Amino acid sequence: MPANEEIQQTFIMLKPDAIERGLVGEIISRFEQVGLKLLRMETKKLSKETVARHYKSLMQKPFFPKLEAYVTRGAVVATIWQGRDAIKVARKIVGATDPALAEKGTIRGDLGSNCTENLVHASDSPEAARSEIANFFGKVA
Ligand code: IDP
Ligand code: MG
Repeated sequence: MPANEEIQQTFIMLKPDAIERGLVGEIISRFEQVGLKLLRMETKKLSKETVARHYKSLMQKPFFPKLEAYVTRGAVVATIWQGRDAIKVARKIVGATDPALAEKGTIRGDLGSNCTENLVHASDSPEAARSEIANFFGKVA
């Protein structure tokens, strides 16, 4: 197996707009269709502390208060997926941050509303996946 195709786990969070708009099934289905395997799934209302740890690199950005209000206004669906090259595969089907710039065929390109309300989070590195999984689920056996 090539080194860039190792079996990985990734953290995917369906943000409150996914639940509000009835898009949970559609979004979960897209990850299944690219061959990723669902390991855990839990609906949660996030605390400000969890959000601060999750988005700590963005806390100084001017849009952080809006982002915090968005991801805490309703429940999210926190999930862990496993598969070959899972982190890159998931980021590819999620698409660019701004739905207006995301390619058609991606989740954000097809369904996202705007630069804040873009439906999904996906880990961007193995280190991020490990810390995000620990932040949302604690130590996973
Ligand atoms: P990503 O989710 O594509 O990895 P990040 O830059 O890590 O994008 O930003 C995290 C989240 O913060 C985005 O998904 C989006 O919800 C929000 N966000 C990012 N950039 C902006 C912005 O310029 N304005 C408003 N919200 C933003
Ligand atoms: Mg990010």
